[in-house]
Amino acid sequence: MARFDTSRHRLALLGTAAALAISLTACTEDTPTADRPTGPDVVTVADMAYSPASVTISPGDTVTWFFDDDRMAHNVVGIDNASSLLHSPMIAAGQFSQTFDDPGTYNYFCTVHPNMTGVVIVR
Ligand SMILES: [Cu+2]
Repeated sequence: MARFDTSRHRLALLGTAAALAISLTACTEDTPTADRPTGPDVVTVADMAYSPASVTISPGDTVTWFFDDDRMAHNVVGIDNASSLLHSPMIAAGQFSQTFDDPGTYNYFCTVHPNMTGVVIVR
């Protein structure tokens, strides 16, 4: 009788452990991260860099920057001919899109990390 009770107790413990493991897994999966957009014109902003740093598109195409660098905020700010076109908010997570209508070379950088540079070539 006592033996039966012990095994029931062990089963209950196992059940609790399993439920805990499941809830931990669910919690990890529920972490609010935006879905990364897919496509050739997506630039990931992570690890202090734009990746890919250079994208080549056709006139009328849209480039989307996907910010995913933990809690490190970055932006996308155009240089010279791109300065009026590119000016994203400073964000750590989320995304920013810009359509490029005119052919040209559009250089940009992150204003708080000037080593972070990228270019959009439209042709
Ligand atoms: Cu930055």
